[in-house]
Amino acid sequence: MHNSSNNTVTVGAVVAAFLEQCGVKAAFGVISIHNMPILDAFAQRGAIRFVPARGEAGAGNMADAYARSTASLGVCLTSTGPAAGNIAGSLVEALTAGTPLLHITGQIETPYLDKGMSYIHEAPDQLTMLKAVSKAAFRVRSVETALGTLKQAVQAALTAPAGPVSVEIPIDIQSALTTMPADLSPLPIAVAAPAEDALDALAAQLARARRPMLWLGGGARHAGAAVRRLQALGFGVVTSVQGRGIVPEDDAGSLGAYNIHKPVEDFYGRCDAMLVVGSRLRGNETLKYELKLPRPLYRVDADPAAEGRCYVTDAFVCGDARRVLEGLADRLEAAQYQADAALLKDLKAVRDQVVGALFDGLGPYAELVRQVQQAAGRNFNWVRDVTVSNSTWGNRELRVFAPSAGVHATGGGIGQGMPMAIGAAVGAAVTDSGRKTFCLAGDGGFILNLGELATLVQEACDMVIVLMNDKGYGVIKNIQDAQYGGRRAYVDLHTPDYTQLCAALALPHARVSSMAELPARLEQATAQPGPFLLEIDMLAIGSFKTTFAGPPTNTITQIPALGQAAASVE
Ligand SMILES: Cc1ncc(C[n+]2csc(CCOP(=O)(O)OP(=O)(O)O)c2C)c(N)n1
Repeated sequence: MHNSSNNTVTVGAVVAAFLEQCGVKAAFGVISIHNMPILDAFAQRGAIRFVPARGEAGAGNMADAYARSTASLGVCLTSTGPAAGNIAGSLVEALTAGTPLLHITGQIETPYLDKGMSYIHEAPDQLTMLKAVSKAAFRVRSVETALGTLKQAVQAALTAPAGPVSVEIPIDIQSALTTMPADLSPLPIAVAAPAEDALDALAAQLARARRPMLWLGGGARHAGAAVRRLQALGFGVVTSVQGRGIVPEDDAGSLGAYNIHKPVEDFYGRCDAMLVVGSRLRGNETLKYELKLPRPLYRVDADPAAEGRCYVTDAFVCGDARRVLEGLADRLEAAQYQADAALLKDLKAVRDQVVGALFDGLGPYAELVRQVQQAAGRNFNWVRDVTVSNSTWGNRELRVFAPSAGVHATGGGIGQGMPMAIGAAVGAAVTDSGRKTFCLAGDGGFILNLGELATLVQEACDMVIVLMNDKGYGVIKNIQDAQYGGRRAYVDLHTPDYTQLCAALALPHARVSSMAELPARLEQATAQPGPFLLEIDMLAIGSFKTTFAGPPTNTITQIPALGQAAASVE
């Protein structure tokens, strides 16, 4: 093959050029001998901002939140072996959330691959590990097929149901010289078209309902305009946590993500149809699938496997959420359908009731929610770790006004919130969205990826971390109290002095020890762009009024003490 000298590049440079064509503006990872040809090309081409995370787990979370908050492809790069293993938990999270994520990992040199020769970073059967935690995983087999494999991987990541896709590129292939391909364009993404007769049938069924509800999940994030058409016909709205912001959360016709509370369940009982769109109906958002949803229950999903999953469905339409909702709106508008106007009045009253009850249960922290919301305004990212504060209020308040504004650890893994917030803040910076990022974390989860605070400062992320510090695993304590006879173990944590830690990191910090201090501290935290850690001293301020002891279910199992267990068995 003849190469004119200025067109001869490494495969690493082809990877970089292709990602640029995919619209990637930032990527995250940890540099290594097994990915340097790609990162060398990133640096020389200068088109993609590369964020050097301090660990692969953090890099994966950053890329995930970048993708969710910018509604575009996230990209992370790792080395092979231990590094690829380090990102596994983050890929599980991206898989749970359905995030379009491309994970590029190195692999050892082709001649030694799969031979068990103790090559540095060798991991036996790494591809099987990656397949287990991703939507798909590929290995690049040759210089000639590298681009094709990458295109296939990006297409797989972006096609609904979207998910993380890993690609192994052996290091000899990354550094091999080749000709820059002429066609670097990404492959088209197929949008699942619903069957017309299925739409006719579903529209006819919906037209019989007087009090219909829409339940929107993350799969409907791009369908906001079609949702508004159905709202205009009188449909009420409720969302999963992943579906937040499809309808702005101050819309009087929406319950927001107040989807599980008792008055809401009672309200469902007064509805006569529910259309679930692009939602997993996750166990922790449905009282382990026992939440009584309205009947008939119709379901729309791009994934045919969603039919009948979690709940028996009365009708199922396979197709892209936007296409299906537009098709239904066309038909119902033509039929001059209008739902019973009393539905939305009832919905609003229920919403006021559950919002009031939630704020009441927060005790002193109700004021925190109000003031942070006020400071955040309407255009912000709201990124949360797994902590009592998120389970109780963060998953529902602050109110968000765009479907890309809310990011949380859907899979329930602690420690991912702060790196996710870095990804969202970098996304806001490279897309000029004007969004400040607010991050909510508990001290127990926070310490898991503490090293990423250095990344945060280095990248000068525009972010306020609200750190709920109770010097322990609060929710686990509550679970031990509720289910383990109050036998508290392994839940008290040696916790850093964040004043000193932040000083060492050059990270601006303030501690709030009483709610009276909050306005001034919040003002300080948001006065200028850049990172800020706002520590909420929960031991000084006090506890919530209502205790949260794990994902809500209808049944709580008591675990007796060892001696008692033996006695009760006899
Ligand atoms: C990766 C991972 N490890 C362990 C757990 C179990 N776990 C769930 S919540 C929690 C405690 C979190 O403590 P903290 O961040 O301080 O929040 P708090 O419960 O005090 O609000 C733990 C250990 C988990 N969910 N994910």
